Order: sequence, then C-alpha cells, then structure tokens
Amino acid sequence: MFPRDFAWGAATSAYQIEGGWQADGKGPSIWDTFCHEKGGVFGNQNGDVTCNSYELWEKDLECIQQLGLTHYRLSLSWARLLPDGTIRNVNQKGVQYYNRVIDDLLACDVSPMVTLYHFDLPQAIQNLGGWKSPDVATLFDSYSKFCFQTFGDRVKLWITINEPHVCARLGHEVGIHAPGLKEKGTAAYLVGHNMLRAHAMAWHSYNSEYRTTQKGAVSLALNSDWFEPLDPLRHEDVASAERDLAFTLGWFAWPVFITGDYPELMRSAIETQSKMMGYSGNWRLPRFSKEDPPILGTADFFALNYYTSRKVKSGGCCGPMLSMKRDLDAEEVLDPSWPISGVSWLAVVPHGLRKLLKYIKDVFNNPTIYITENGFAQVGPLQIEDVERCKFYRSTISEVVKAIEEDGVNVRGYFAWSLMDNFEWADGFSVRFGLFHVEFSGAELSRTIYRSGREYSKIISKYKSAQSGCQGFLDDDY
Ligand code: PNW
Repeated sequence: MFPRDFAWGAATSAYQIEGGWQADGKGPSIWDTFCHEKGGVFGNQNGDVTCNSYELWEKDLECIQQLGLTHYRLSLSWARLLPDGTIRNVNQKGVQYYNRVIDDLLACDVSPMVTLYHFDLPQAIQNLGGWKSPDVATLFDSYSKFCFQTFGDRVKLWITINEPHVCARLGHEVGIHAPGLKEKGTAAYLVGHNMLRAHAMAWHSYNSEYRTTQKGAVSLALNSDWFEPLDPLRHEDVASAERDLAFTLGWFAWPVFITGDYPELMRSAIETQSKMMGYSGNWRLPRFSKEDPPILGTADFFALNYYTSRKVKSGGCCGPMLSMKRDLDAEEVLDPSWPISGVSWLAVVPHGLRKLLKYIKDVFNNPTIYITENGFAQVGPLQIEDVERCKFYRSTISEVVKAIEEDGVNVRGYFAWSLMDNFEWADGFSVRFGLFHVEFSGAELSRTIYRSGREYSKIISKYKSAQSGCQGFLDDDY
C-alpha cells in the first residue's frame, strides 16, 4: 500500500520548457550558448521557445490539474532570476514569474518541488570557469539563499542540483551537453567535486538560516541505472557491476549519505589507472577540504532519478588515454530480453527500479526516498495512443508498490518525467517524454493529453479515493 500523503507528481525543467530565453531581462545560460553555437544538438534545435511556458504557464497548470497531481517538480532558471549569476543584480520579472507559478500551484492544492539547478548555468559564471572553478560553490550558495529567502515561505521541497553525474560527465567529459568540454579523465571529477561543495554549502545555509522558520527539506537529485553482473558467477563481472554503481550513484551518495568521502572503490580504481599511466596516484579525484562545510549528512531525503538498467561485464576499455571509461574499466551491455523505448539508451526495465530502491535502503541507511524522475521516450510519428508507455508506467509503479510492501523501502513520492514533451537536450525535439503531447510546429504550442497521461491520472485518482487501503490497486481495470 502507498503511504499516506504519497507525492504523485510530474517533473520538468526550466530550459526544457520555458522558452523566453531573452525575455524581460533574462541572462543567457550555457545551454543558450551551446545550442546557438550549432552542431551539438539534433537538427541544430534550441530551447529559445520550446513549450513557451514563460508565457503559457496557465496551459501547464491546466495539464497539472487534469492529471490530478499532488506535486509538481519544476526548476528555476538561475539566469532568469540573476542574469549575471550574482545577487548584485536581481531580475524582478523573473521573481514575479516564479512567484506566480508557485502561488497558482498552491491555490490548486499542488505542492511545488523546486530544483535550483537543472543543467543551465548562467553563461556569466561559465565565463569565470564554470563548475571547474572552486568559486562557483559560493556563487551557488548565494543564489540558493536568495531563492530560500524569496520562495521558501511557500516551497517546502528543494532539490539543489539535478544529476551532478550527468552535468559532470556529459558536460565535461563526453561533451554532448553544455558546456561541451571533452577533458577526459579530469574535469568531470573536479566538476562533481565543486557540485558537491556547492550543494553542501546550500544545505548548510538552509539548515542554519531557514529551516526553523520555513520547515522544508533539501536534497540533491541523483541519477543511476541499476547495474547487475552479466554473469553473476563471474567474479570480474560482479566486481565491475559494483564499480559501476560506485562510479554512478556512489560518487555522490557516499559523501552525502555514508562517509563524507568518495567510495573507496572509486578512489582506488582512479588511483590505479593514474599510476598505470605514469601519473601520481591521488591527482584526479579531489579530497574534501576541512575548510569547507562537511558533506556528510547534507540531505534530508534521497532523491532518485531512475530510467534504465544495464548488465555489466569486465573490460571493454579503451585507448591509451586517461578517461572515466578507463577508470571504470567495465563494459555495459543490454539484456536482449529488455524492450527498448524510443531512445537507444532507455531499455525498459521496471524491476531494476525495485532492485535499486532496495539497494539504496540497504546501503544508504534506509532513507526516505522520492523518485524524482522516471519516464519513457517516444520517437517518430505522433502516437497519442501510446500503449507502450502506458504499460511502462503501470509496470514501473507496480514495482514501486512491491518495493514498499515487500522490501519495506520508504518511498514517499513518484514524479513522472515529464509533464509534457519538451526540449530533450542533445536530442532536441526528436524525443518525446511527455504525458502531454506538445505541438511544436503550431504557433499555439497546444498541449494534448496522451493515453499515458489519462492512465497516470487514473492511477492517481484511485490512490486518492483509496487513501488508506491501496492493496492491489493496480490489479483491476488494467
Ligand atoms: C535526465 N543520457 O537527464 C534529466 O534530468 C532530464 O532533464 C531529461 O530530460 C531526462 O533525464 C530524460 O533524458 C538525462 O544521455 C539526460 O543518458 C541524458 C541522459 C540521461 C539522463
């Protein structure tokens, strides 16, 4: 059964839906730059307009109400609020926009979960070195305090940083996300480190300055696949799967939830590779400094973004250069029995979520967990009757039920990615994750509910009407 006050949500992020990239004094972000430079995004598309939620927020609110969501997860655009990234220059129009969104949600009895940073660093801060610079942590802390101060009377669930792993690796190692750096084997660790420092500073600020009056909760959203050994009887495969979990989830979750430092497995793997390449052992993965506020304990709940699973075997690497891939020294493969969604990276493995939830319960001291993203992608011609996605949501949510009922995992909320089709980063508009279809080729950008949206709203309304006894509530009707 689902606990009382379970959060039923959907998620979006600022750059992916807002548009209005220069409206009313907004400053540019690294995604504006990355898209406008051309070559990095499918069809050279960009988020200049996308769903135009900056002007069409009422339409989004209608979608939220139609679904019957109890929670809505959105992100704030740092450069819309603070065009040059600093609190010296506040854009009041940006403040007004988010005030209106938050007030409208609350008026409709929907609780906002607000992410402060979802991939869109102000370009002005990138010009100072971006996440590679240690100073970004202080700037992020000031921005966070500004947001707590401005919106925290009404926002009770905060995510500081969304998916530091994706920002670090895709933005600075692989280079397919902004800022598009490909500094293999070095920059991503530094970026991840500064993101953890930034997160921890913001959490401590909330804790000491706002918690008593505002009574909210703050965490960071960590993405991870579920990794399991290709051959569970092969020692090397088992070790490779453990390393993959350590390099993906553990990288950020160990410091925050268990030790205040990176997983030992990760440190030793990186040191080994550094030495093999003739460098000193402890060069690339930074150490946490006593000068910084402690990292351990800086999350009031566990926020997980889960999309897919991988089988892992040993080996699979790679040229004579330093890289994260080389450090990881593991090869990820798909199980042929797993169906693939619209995008090649997203194999549909709902039971992987249950396993990952149980792993988090066991390894990270049984935290309260919000699943802050989970979803299914569609490509190709319009299919409002998205039967595959309906199946996906049904079976995923039933795995969450099993995790709660049979494994005793403390799951408190589930957010579908995404409320509506939007700008899917390097894939542009070619990949659709929405519960609502958005007609990007029409001036009105009309939103139309998919069958999966109707399905999700049925699940939510059943939960609401059965608040206390939801056992088997997915069984009938489907
Ligand atoms: C998440 N990948 O990011 C993000 O939080 C969302 O903004 C995004 O739309 C969603 O997942 C769907 O992709 C990811 O390439 C971006 O492996 C890229 C990847 C994974 C997650």
